This record gives sequence, C-alpha cells and structure tokens, in this order.
Amino acid sequence: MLSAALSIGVLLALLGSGAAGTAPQGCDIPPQELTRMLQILERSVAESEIPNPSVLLAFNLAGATGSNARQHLLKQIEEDAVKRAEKDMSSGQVALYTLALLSSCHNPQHVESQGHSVNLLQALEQKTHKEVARLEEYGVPLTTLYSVGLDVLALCLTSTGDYKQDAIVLAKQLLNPESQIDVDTQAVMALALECVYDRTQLHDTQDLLQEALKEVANSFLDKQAEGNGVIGNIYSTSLAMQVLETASKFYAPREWDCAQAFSAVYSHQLQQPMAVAQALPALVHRPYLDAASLDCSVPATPSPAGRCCGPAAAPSPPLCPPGPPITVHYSVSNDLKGKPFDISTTVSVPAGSTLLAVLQAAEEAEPNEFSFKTKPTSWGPMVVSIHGLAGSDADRTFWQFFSGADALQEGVGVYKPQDGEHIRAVFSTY
Ligand code: B12
Repeated sequence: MLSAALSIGVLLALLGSGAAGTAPQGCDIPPQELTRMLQILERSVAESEIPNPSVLLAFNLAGATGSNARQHLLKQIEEDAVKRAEKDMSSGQVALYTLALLSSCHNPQHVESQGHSVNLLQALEQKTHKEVARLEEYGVPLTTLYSVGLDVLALCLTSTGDYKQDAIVLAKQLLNPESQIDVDTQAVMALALECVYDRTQLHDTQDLLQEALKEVANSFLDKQAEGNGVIGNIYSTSLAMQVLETASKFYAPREWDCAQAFSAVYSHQLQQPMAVAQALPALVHRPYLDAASLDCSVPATPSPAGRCCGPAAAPSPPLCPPGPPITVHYSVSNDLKGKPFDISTTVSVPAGSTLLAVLQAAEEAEPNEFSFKTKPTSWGPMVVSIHGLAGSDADRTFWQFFSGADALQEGVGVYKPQDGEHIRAVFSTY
C-alpha cells in the first residue's frame, strides 16, 4: 500500500493547475486535513443510510477516485438513480446525481443498473421546467431555490434544455431586493449563472448575469470581512468560496483574502460527512463548475486517506461512557396551523447527548405531547413532525429549532445542548 504521504503527492500532482502550487499562500488545504476529511467521507459510505451524491462528487473533485468506498458509492448511486430518479426524487436530487455521475465520467443520459436504465438529463429537464414555471408564477419554486440553482448548473454543464432562460429567472431572483436568500443558496445560484455566462453570446443576458454575479460576489466579500473569514456561517462559507475562486472578474478590482476564508474553514475541523463533502471542492480548488471537465483518462488515484479497506471494514466509533446528567428545557409551539399549542417540559439526559436524545426523553415521558417523527437526509435525521403536526413542502412549513432566541445552526442529530439550555421547536414557514 502506498504511504499516505506518497498518495497525497500523487493526488496533488493530479489536481494540477487548480491545486497546490498556484494558489496564493495560505490558500491550500494542509495535507493532513485533506486526509482527515477524505477519511470522514470514506467512513460515511459504510455508515450512511442513503447513498450521498455530494460525497461522490467530492471524492471525484478531490481526485480521490481509487478507494473501494468511492467505487461502492458509485454503484449505489447508479442503482438508486435507476430506481428513484423519475418518480421519487426532487429536481435538486436529480441534479446532484447528475453532477456526481458526470464527475465520475459516467454518462447521465444512460445510467444502467440491474438490467434497467434511466436518462437523468431528461428527468432533470422535466423537473426543472416545473420548478421554474412555479417560480415565475408564484415567486417560489416547487422545492427550494438552492435546488433550482443545482438544476440549472447541471443542465448548463451538459448543455441541456432551457438553461439560459432559467438562468435569467435566477438572476432576477438574486437581484430582487425583497428576496432574502441565504448564502448557501446564493452561492449555488451564482455557480449556475457563471456557467451560463460563459456559454451565452447574448449581450442582454450577459449584462443581467454579470450584474447578479457582481452583487453576490461583492456581498460575499463584505460578509467575509464582517465575519472574520466566515461567509454566512461555517457551513455556507465553502460554497461561497467556490464562487469567489471562480468569479474574480466579477469583483475586480477588489481582491479576495482567500487565506482568511481557508483558515476559517479548516480550523473548524468539520465532522459531518455532508459538511465535509460541501467544503472539499473549494478547499482543493475544484468547484462544482469542474464536474463535467475532469480528465477521464487519468487512472484512479489511491485515496490519500491511506486505507485500502472497503466500506464493510469501516471502524465503529468508540463507545464513550455516558456523562453526568444535565437538565434541558424543551418547548414546542405552533400558531400557524390548526389548533395553536405551546407546551413545555424539562428532561434529564447524560451530558454530551445530542438534541435527538432530548426529544426522545421528552417523548418517552409524555408521548401524547412530545411524540415526533424524523426522516433520514443527507444532513442526518430531520424532524418532520412533532405533536402530530407535520411540516409540508406544499405549505412551505417546517419545525425550526432555537436555543433561546437563536436559530440552531445544526440539526437534532448533531447539536448538543448544555446544562440548563432552553430548546424551542417552533412551527414556522420558509
Ligand atoms: C433549503 C434548506 C432548508 C429547508 C428545506 C426545505 C425543503 N423542503 O427542501 C428548511 C427551511 C426546511 C430547512 C430547515 C433546516 N435547516 Co436547512 N438548509 C437548506 C439549504 C439552504 C438547501 C437544502 C437543499 O435544498 N438541498 C438540495 C437538495 C437537492 O438536497 P437534499 O439532500 O434533498 O436536501 C434536503 C436536506 O438538505 C434537508 N435539510 C435541509 N436543511 C436541513 C437541516 C438539517 C439539520 C437536516 C438534517 C436536513 C436538512 O431538506 C432538504 C429537502 O428534503 C441547506 C444549505 C446547504 N448547504 O446544504 C440548509 C442547511 C442544510 N440547513 C441547515 C439547518 C441548520 C437547518 C435547520 C436545523 C435550521 C433550524 N434552526 O431549525 C432546519 C432543520 C430542522 C429540522 N426540522 O430538523 C444547515 C445544516 C448545517 C448542519 N451542520 O447540520 C444548512 C447547511 C444551512 C447552513 N449553512 O447552516 N433547511
């Protein structure tokens, strides 16, 4: 087996122009941090309930194409695409599967598994058409603007459908002073616009896209300065960095202090596989825009994670003894739908427990009041219903979590409340 150091050398050489060597000082990921992040992705393949296309995309963009985990994931992604893309996937999911397969040098127009096949581009075109029609008519898409950003990016990279028209709709959303769009979503929308900008000759379209890109890129630079390297929050920073890495002509003559943003992200030591998968492309200077232009003739690179074992051999996390008990106040309220309610309780859980354990303890003590349901997602368990009241895509409602007055920046599977903390779940709209 190649040593980790040697394989990192191979990897960085393959990354070529975008990676180490050409980036300004402080704007490269330290090799040991790259190894740590790739190990998290490898482990996630074995542990995850659902195949994650963002992880496959990250492996490919980072040039780590040789691990068994990545091969296994590619197979799972193809199987899942054939089974679910047409009927059970949102447009954004089809877009992510398309980007993952493109970056794996597989044709998304003909995905085959177990004797069946699917044309992902056709499915994506149809789903995007519905999203954009809804967006134009009601000012909101069927799912999320983030998803429509991914849709237009994937359509543009494959020159499919009405992506130029769709980009105009997205640019107008970005320029609308009334639309409050989060950094993650602005970043993905901007990447789509960058792709279209390079593929259109129409001056009016170019001017509009340029105006939107200028506005987004400059607002990211302002946010980074205010946030000491963080743009939005730590999870959105690396998506914004993909834009700043590729859109310098839209913010010139201003300059980007990339070292400040890089250091903010890797000093945070991201742990969640999805957070790592979204961060890695910017850290290796391979943005989502490169998903369709990776060199498919390059042989698979051994993973610098330095492991040669498949997903089945992933180590299980060490068992920690439970901490001393802490007390957490938990309340649940709704005044949006049906009969209003506002109920509270206090539960005791071992220190270091996640918020999910708090919800479980509350449910166990008072099942009639605090019953809840979750669904597995790429970010872990998402709470979809509490006290019999479910969030809905059609009404654009969801259960939002707060600590006191502050909205949580992590989900229930990750966030760990402190002793005496007051967690609130509030039925909200988005
Ligand atoms: C749109 C969005 C939402 C929408 C999703 C609506 C919908 N029907 O699609 C709503 C408003 C419901 C939402 C809620 C929350 N979100 Co949100 N969301 C996003 C955003 C901007 C885009 C997601 C998306 O469309 N992906 C594209 C589709 C194709 O992929 P997907 O896998 O199918 O997407 C699903 C999941 O992303 C899931 N989801 C969305 N947010 C979250 C958050 C958590 C913790 C989980 C488990 C799942 C989840 O909903 C999507 C649709 O089913 C991401 C940004 C990002 N960087 O990923 C943040 C993001 C994922 N959300 C985040 C957070 C913190 C939350 C909340 C916990 C906020 C809160 N204080 O309550 C809640 C979840 C609470 C709960 N009930 O469990 C963080 C997660 C960070 C982390 N480390 O865990 C992100 C990264 C934003 C950020 N930069 O902080 N979110």
